Amino acid sequence: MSTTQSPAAPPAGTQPSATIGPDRGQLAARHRPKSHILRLLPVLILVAMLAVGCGAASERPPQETLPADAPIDHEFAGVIVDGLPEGGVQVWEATVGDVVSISVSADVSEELHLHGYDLYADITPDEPGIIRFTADMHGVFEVETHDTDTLVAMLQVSPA
Ligand SMILES: [Cu+2]
Repeated sequence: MSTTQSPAAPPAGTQPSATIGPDRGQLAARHRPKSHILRLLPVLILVAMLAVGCGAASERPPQETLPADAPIDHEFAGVIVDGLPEGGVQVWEATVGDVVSISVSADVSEELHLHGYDLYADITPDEPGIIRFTADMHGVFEVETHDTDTLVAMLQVSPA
């Protein structure tokens, strides 16, 4: 019965190592794409974190400034009371090329953040946070605050 042994389990020492070679090669080929993704994973996570851009105050990028008399195409306003957006989360719409002003007031001091564009403004109970910018990329962007983690609005910027 020993003559019906399958080729997959050859008697030890009778097979040249060459038969192992292709198997190893196949294994390596099969595993290569996976390890490639695993190697890229930290980079992908980093890119995703940058895209979300919920950075700490100390990592604030320089703010885009518009001339005080720049014509505003859209003026959006939100109010936060007790950590909730008054009237619920709003949807604000603009088009690429529009000059947008976002003003959010709150009953506490807060940090306002426009995701994607990654623009910030400070809110105090006395002064709303105001972000003014030219909408130069399309997409849907969260307008939120960091201290109470309140989603104020989704800004939808359509392609021109
Ligand atoms: Cu944020």
